[in-house]
Amino acid sequence: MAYDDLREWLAALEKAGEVKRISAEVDPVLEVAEITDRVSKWGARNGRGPGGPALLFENVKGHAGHKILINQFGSERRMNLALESNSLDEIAGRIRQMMEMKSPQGLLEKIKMLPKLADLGSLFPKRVSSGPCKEVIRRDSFSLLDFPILQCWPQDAGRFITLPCVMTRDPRTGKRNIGMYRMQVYDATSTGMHWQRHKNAAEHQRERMRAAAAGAETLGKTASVDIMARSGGGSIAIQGKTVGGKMEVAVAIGTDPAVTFSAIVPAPPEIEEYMIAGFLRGKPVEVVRCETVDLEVPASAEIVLEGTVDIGELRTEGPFGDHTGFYSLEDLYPVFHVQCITHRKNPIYATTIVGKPPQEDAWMALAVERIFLPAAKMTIPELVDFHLPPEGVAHNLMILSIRKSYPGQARKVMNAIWSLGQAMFTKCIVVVDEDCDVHDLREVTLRALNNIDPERDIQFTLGPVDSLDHASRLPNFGSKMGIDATRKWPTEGFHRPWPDEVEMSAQMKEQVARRWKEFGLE
Ligand SMILES: Cc1cc2nc3c(=O)[nH]c(=O)nc-3n(C[C@H](O)[C@H](O)[C@H](O)COP(=O)(O)O)c2cc1C
Ligand SMILES: [Mn+2]
Repeated sequence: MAYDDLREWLAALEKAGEVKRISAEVDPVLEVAEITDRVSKWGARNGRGPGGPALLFENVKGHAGHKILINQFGSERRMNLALESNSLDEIAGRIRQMMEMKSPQGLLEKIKMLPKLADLGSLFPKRVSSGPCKEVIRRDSFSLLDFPILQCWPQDAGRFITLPCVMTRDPRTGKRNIGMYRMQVYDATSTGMHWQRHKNAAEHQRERMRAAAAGAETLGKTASVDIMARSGGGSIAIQGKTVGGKMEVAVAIGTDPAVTFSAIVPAPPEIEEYMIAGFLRGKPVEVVRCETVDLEVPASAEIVLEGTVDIGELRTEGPFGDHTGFYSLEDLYPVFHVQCITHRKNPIYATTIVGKPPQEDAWMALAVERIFLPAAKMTIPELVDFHLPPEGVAHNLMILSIRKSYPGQARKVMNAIWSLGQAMFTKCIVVVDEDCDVHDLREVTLRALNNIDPERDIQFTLGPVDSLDHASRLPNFGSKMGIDATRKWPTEGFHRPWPDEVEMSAQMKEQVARRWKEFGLE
């Protein structure tokens, strides 16, 4: 029973007692962010707390008639509700089953396969002729400033759209991508487009740049292009030739939770997010053609922005208080020119804030972590479990437990992570043996620090780093480190005896448990 739109999802949140309506007037500049930050951190202990409720602000200063929904994913319970599962591991289980699918042997196996085939049937989005997102169509007179877009932090460069599903098309394959990339509002009709250079939409842009410059002699051959390479005046030049041309972009704001979530999933470019959303919700996503661009958007989206990015244009974006807990500073990014807005009547503006963890995105990241485990195990078979604590802000810290079978294996696993999609950004990897619970940070700290001789067990490497890393030697390029905290073997040159961990005998634990009341300690 998938949610067909944001409103069905909101109704489910109300029914579950997971949303609080706020009728007092609030200012979209800083005030909504301060309220939401406090609520996100309710009960936060050891990183993630239970997280406070989702918030529906019904009375936004300067935006009569507009509502803001925020913190919709901000707890483990809501993340499960959003993806309609009892636990995130249950979803991981469904994915594992699908990946393990082999040709069935007997009738019973064939019957068992039916639900999995149904899962596959729901993958492909369904084209419909119209939908609620077309209730109001505005081509000539519209303004982004009408929407209750937040300024989140004092040093932010302005208002930012923070929960947009940005759709682009790969010019080579025609495949659609959805990515969540924040958008700084410059004026009534233009915004920044913060797709970092490693992301799929940036590659779509680069493909167009290569094509635009293809006539220019050597480019077709080398085609090494950095879309945000500075070249005086904010324009982009490839081998001295300024490139131009438009790239169509559509942005959906306020979609059903599976679509919104799919936009942050670090899936390989071959997989369309619409298929991920369809799989998660067990029902195809209904999509409708845009009015002015050759793209499709979820038919039930609250707000759709249509327009273009000029592939040769860059503009200063930021600063923006980011999910690292620091501001991401000014930098040059592409510009989105809006040419048409369609929306539902009385649209609900869905948004989020990022800042010091834990906040809403910590729960989205937890879901990504759980859901990706089966896929990561396909590439790294010795992987038992992994965890990215919220304070590691996704790219700074990953803890992995492995079943070690040969010398040097922890380092092999580090290298695998550093070459696995967006996990390439991981600044610090900690590898422990399989009997260590990676979610128990106390246990990890104890093991990781006891088990290493730092000079011997730390592996450094160089490569791409997250665009948000403000400490790396260069933007987007720097060093990373892996800590091999597994037990060291003689075959790894360790010839000292390795001690056992301190633990009481099972017999004595049982005896004390049995007699516990006698001691009057509780
Ligand atoms: C709330 C939120 C905001 C995000 N903002 C950005 C952003 O501004 N730029 C960016 O490149 N990635 C951002 N991300 C991460 C991307 O959405 C994520 O890397 C996603 O996998 C990108 O999609 P793609 O792989 O199709 O490019 C954000 C994620 C979340 C949860
Ligand atoms: Mn993608």
